[in-house]
Amino acid sequence: DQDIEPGTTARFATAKRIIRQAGVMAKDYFDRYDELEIETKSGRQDVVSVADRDVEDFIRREIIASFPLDGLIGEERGADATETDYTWTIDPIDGTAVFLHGLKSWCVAIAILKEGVPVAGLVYDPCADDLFSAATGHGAERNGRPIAVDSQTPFDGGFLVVGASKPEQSHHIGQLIEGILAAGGIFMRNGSAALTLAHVAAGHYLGYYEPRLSSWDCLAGLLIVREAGGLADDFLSGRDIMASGPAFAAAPQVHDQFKALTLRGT
Ligand code: 2AM
Ligand code: CA
Ligand code: CA
Ligand code: CA
Repeated sequence: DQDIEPGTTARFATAKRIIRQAGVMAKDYFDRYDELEIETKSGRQDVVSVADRDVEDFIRREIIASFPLDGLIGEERGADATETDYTWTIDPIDGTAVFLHGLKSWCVAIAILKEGVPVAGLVYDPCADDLFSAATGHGAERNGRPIAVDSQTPFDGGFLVVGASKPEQSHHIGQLIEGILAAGGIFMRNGSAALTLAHVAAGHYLGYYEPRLSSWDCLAGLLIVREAGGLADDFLSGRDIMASGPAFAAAPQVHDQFKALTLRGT
């Protein structure tokens, strides 16, 4: 068991408060989702609304109030350089598309990095009032109670989640889904990378793969999976924190089989 640095402990505690407040703010918007104007970014399926921007602005203000020199990277407001060892990634609403269609599978996600390495992750689902959190070496929790991956159920007895959002991923994802079904597995998708990873950590899904995500989508959830006894690839693995890349996480007993299938059609 590793000791957490005092600086990390302080930030982790602050993050738990901030993410719950941010979740309440997001939920207030969600309760009138059908009144929000849907704006597009890179294409018709890449959507955003005032809710995403307001929630990110709130989170940024709250972090700055406590840790003014830390670096911040958020999906909607970009990156500010750090003048400390710490950087935070912020996804104010992960699952914006499902949020704007009135589905409840979205969340707020925050990761804390020290010298470029994730040391704490938080995923808050306001609709379920579930706060998933983990700090490196200290296990994963849901609302303060320890959680663990499902390390018993075999590949053909549980759910594998596959995400994708780009037309050019169709061949690769088609091959993967074919492989999952051919092996007797079941594929799922809820529209939020961060919430999916939290649900892998809590034992609801056996694994998750998505070919192209950003750090704010998945660093928090990957750390929570690892601390819950799952196997998660190192998303950054030496790359820049602004780079996108594949995210992969799995319960130990399905890791090799699921990993091999994700390499099909690439
Ligand atoms: P978002 O809701 O914060 O944008 C689901 O497949 C995951 O992909 C979510 O984490 C979602 O994050 C992200 N996502 C959804 N549509 C996307 C798009 N068009 N481009 C990039 N990422 C997207
Ligand atoms: Ca988005
Ligand atoms: Ca996201
Ligand atoms: Ca988002």
